[in-house]
Amino acid sequence: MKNEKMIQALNDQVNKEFFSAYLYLAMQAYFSSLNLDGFANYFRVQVQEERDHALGFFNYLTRIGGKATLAGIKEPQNEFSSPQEIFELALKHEQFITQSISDLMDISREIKDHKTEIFLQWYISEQVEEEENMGRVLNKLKLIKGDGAGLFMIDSELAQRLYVPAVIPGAV
Ligand code: OFO
Repeated sequence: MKNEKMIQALNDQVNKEFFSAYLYLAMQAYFSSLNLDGFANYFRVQVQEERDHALGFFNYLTRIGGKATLAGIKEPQNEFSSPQEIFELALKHEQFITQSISDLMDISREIKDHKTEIFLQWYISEQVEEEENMGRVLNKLKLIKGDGAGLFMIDSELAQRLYVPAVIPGAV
């Protein structure tokens, strides 16, 4: 049985995940413009992960017979004042996404949509990692207080991040 409230909320989440990719692409552009290639790599990987998250919701919607309706993606912030500001914004955005996915879980429980509840569990766990990752880099940036050598050390570390395609149960 299809529930229109659930279908609409899943559609909205597709949009939010693509917006996440768009926002992080703007952050990648900022770091590339400063030749901070490790930070740029970090966000390049993040963009790919967000695209996977969006397509996961899209594929799940299709599988349960709910047509995906693609809305416009709003313009992200494009100007930033510092790496620390970027990670503060990114962490805040991930907290917003965590709340959004928790709201989806509440709807699935309210309407006893157990299959969607199980599908959402991967995203709930993923959000722990998403907030943790952004928070860890943010804490390091706070520690170095704008020191150039410290910034380059973090940049080298973030250059190591690799993209691993997400395997989302229920979305393939
Ligand atoms: Fe960053 O987790 Fe999706 O949006």
